[in-house]
Amino acid sequence: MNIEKIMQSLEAKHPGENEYLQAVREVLMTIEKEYNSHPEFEKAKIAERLVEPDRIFTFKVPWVDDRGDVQLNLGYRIQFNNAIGPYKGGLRFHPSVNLSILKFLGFEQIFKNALTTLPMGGAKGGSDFNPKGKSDAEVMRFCQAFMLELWRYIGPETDIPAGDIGVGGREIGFMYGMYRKLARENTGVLTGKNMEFGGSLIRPEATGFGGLYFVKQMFETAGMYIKDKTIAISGFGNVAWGAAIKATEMGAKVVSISGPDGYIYDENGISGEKIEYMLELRATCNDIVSPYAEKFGAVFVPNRRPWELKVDIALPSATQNELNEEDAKHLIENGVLCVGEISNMGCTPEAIELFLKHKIMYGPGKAVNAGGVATSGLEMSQNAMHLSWTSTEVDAKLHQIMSEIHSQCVKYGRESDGYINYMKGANIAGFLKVAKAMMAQGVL
Ligand code: 2IT
Repeated sequence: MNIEKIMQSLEAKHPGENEYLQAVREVLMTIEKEYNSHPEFEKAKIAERLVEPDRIFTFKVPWVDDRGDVQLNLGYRIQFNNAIGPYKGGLRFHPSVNLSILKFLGFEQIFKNALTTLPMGGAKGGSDFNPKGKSDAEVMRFCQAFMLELWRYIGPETDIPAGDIGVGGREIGFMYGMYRKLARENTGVLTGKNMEFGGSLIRPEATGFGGLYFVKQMFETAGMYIKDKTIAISGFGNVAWGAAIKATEMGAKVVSISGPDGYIYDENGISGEKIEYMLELRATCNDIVSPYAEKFGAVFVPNRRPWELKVDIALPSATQNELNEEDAKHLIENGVLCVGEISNMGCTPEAIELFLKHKIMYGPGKAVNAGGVATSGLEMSQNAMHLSWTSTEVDAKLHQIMSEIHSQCVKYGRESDGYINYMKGANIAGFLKVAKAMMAQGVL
């Protein structure tokens, strides 16, 4: 495989799509050796075929705000690869959304979904719509207008969207209602639904829970324990909430959460009602975390990121590239033991390089946060069977899946000195599954 040639050709075709190019380069670099030991992959141009999405839908989303003014947004769905199962992946509503971000997310989703052991291909979608400060009625009208276009391209056996940043239970409900009306079917085409109409127990917590199951295994594999360790989590959304619950349950101490306005430092630990308060904060739609400090008497550090804190574990749980080289240096100087990305591509390539160089336990998003989409897969199974599992059943399956993902990372990521390169392990394991499926099915 000639990585530079592939990258040059991609850059020429998609100039400026930096997040997408970053995600592709990382995967190609880490699978290169394995890839080259399979001449049949090279002959079938698996790498070249895998890095371009199968297709991209872009559509206009006009809607009317509460003042009666017409608003326009752009909507997207990227169907990246369905070699191992129907397209599956979230929808992100955020003003930063563009093709580069959705293509990086869709590309990552292919390998993440392959790692879950469930038959799901990779996809992603969303809009540059900003839910911040919008009323429920505005969000409803936007979601309905969005689905009026999207419904043609999705289906319970072809493409199953879900939530991501800016898309939670409320948005999924509105979109599901519109899909159901247009398609005249109740097949569970979206995951992350409320319990009353086909949702799965544990789905809201699953990304955070799965992340902590994975991090716990990383510690145990290294002969250490997560109990009593201090943790900084970035973000205060759904993912950070689930992570804080499980971390606290495991006996660790979460000392920081954060928002776009800065970070909270709570030396007493963020537990119990403080964790539940995160949901209240989120419901206000103002996207600021500072009210936590006033309510619970904690420290608020404006306009800074939590990675300057001395903690044992750092869990980026907000968005891509939220932990850079400078942050990595601070964490390493402060003796961090483990960095687990619960967000997608939370660390920059320079930060990852430093973690690997210093043999810090580093878990990449596509492994650490796979519990979310895995539980979406379990929601699809329940919908297809027209039944509902108990939370104990779903949680046990989630636990099992995270263990499987961890084992795959160890299998392909262990280096000669015993250090486990989880990034390499996750990329190779995910890639091999998809590549073998593509080989078996011919040139498509
Ligand atoms: O990034 C992700 O894996 C998600 N946003 C969840 C996707 C899903 O289909 O549940």
